[in-house]
Amino acid sequence: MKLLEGKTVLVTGASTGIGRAAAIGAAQHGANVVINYHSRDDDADACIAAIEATGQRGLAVKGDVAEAATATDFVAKAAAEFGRVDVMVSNAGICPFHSFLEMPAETLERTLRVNLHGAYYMCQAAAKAMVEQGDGGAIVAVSSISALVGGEYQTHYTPTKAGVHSLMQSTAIALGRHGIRCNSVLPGTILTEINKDDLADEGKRKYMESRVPLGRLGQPEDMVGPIVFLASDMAAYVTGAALLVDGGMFVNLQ
Ligand code: NAD
Ligand code: RM4
Repeated sequence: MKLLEGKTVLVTGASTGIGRAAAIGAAQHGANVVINYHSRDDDADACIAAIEATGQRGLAVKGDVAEAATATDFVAKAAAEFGRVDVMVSNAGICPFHSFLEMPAETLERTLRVNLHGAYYMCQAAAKAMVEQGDGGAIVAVSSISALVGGEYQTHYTPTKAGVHSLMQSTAIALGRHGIRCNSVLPGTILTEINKDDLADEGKRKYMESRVPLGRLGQPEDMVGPIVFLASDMAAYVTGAALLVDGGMFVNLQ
């Protein structure tokens, strides 16, 4: 069953990892997909090729989500190419692991700007287009298990993920009257570039694995079903919700 037939889906930070998987997954579910990416043209081209291999259409738009103008440009190009904007998956993010006491101000500020300001601008730009269209839409933000729990080397990052989670709660209220649903997914630990160096430490990786009741860390593809579901009409009465996708890591106290 195809859940996103005829829809235009926008995904930020989609040249790698969870965003890439979500973009290709949306195409497999019948959507035309517009991806935002930051710098790697080859990876963006490969993602578009994978989208087009499903028989759908794809478009890549380069831009830094930390800049408000990137969001308006992204949404305008998507609307110009495909006529409308149905779904925004706000996914782009960074997590430069760093100790708290030595955190450089630039690292803190860049993380806030990319992860939180970026999500805000993208969701706002998409919502404006959806309100103008007048027939609703869906926003799915990629928050994190880290919205709910801390990380010693993530003191700059976890507040942004809590912020994104909170953003979906408030926008769900602000946009409900327009039929626009806003939800977040909270991935646990998914093997991607964002944590490649961190998990290169065998001890840490084994520890993280041991915390997951399902017995393994996640793959980007594990995020596709939950994101597609929340983006689709199957979730027509779901808004302001947060879906943990973590193999059970969060609930595993003892
Ligand atoms: P990733 O590094 O593969 O993906 C992040 C993507 O964001 C990259 O493609 C990167 O180029 C893009 N990006 C970074 N800065 C950008 C900018 N300024 N403008 C545009 N794009 C930018 O890692 P991922 O794990 O797929 O991360 C995707 C999202 O998932 C992030 O928001 C991350 O916080 C979240 N997340 C990841 C995990 C995990 O364990 N991997 C867990 C919870 C949440
Ligand atoms: C997630 C979570 C993961 C970490 C990534 C970078 O939100 O904290 O454990 O690997 O971020």
